[in-house]
Amino acid sequence: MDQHLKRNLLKTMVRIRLFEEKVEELFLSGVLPGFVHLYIGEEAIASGVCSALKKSDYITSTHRGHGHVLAKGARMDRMMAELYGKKTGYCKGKGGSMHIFDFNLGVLGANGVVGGGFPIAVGAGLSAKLKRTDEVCVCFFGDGSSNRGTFHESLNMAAAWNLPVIYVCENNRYAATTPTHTTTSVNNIADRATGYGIPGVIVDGNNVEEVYSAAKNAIERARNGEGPTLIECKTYRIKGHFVGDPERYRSKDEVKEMKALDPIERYIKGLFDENVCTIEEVEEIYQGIRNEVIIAIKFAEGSPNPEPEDALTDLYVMEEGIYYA
Ligand SMILES: Cc1ncc(C[n+]2csc(CCOP(=O)(O)OP(=O)(O)O)c2C)c(N)n1
Ligand SMILES: [Mg+2]
Repeated sequence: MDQHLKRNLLKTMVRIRLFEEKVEELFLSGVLPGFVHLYIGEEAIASGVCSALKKSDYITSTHRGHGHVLAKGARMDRMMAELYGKKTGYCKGKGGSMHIFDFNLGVLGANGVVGGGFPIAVGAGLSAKLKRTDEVCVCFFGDGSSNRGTFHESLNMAAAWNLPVIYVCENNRYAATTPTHTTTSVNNIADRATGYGIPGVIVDGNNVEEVYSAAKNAIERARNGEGPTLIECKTYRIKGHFVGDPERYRSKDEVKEMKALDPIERYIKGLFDENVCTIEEVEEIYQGIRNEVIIAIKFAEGSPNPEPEDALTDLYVMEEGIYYA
């Protein structure tokens, strides 16, 4: 792997981490409205996978979507503005954290509906196949959502029609407050691939290079018309399910133990050992991104709120005078 790519993998992870650390602070201090799920601890997955994609490829995301969207190239200032509820945000301030999208970047949307990305990913894969482009779609999803019907329907159809979809499971051991093993029929989500006749791969989701390599292989297969792959990334969510979660379902010791596997700290150590980066270069990366975060906040704070009449735009109108969201 070339050194430029290694540095970019680090940069992407740090970009997600620093954005979210600031979002957490702003949310806890009452500046941000809405509801926020943090991706802290899972950054290696979005960074590894999206670094193996082209701009024209698609992703579907989840309620924990900041990392996916940033890694696919979203603008931090428009994301921050969306979280502030401002008109310059990705959804004109009307969607919030769980609905960020950018069709120009192939980001088909974060999604407040758990398991909501599965059918969309099949649609994106089918459109690429019918249009005979070599685009692929990555469907990010959590361990909990793999127990929804949409998961099974989606894998079956993508496999039956040999669609270019890569399923990336972020197994962070919990679905909200529920430990995964108490509600899941298999030890590994990747085992479910067998039921659909597609490859199932397990990777250390806190090792960005391992994630990148697995994603690259699966993406190549999909581009070559060889159909879908299910990649299960074993990881851990360091923060609560949502900002403000009292976290009564897990011990502080468990969190401490898992924090030692922090994907960013581990990667930086590895880069030092391989002489890819110096401490100064890493500090430069952090400083550049801290500046990006400050600029994003200034942009958001200086942006206007949506107008009251904007509440009735961007809706599907089915009958005159009746609006459906
Ligand atoms: C259809 C649906 N059911 C329930 C919820 C409430 N809910 C939000 S997140 C979540 C847990 C999802 O767990 P997982 O898929 O493992 O993702 P993680 O939060 O761990 O990233 C639940 C049950 C929802 N948003 N949508
Ligand atoms: Mg989970």
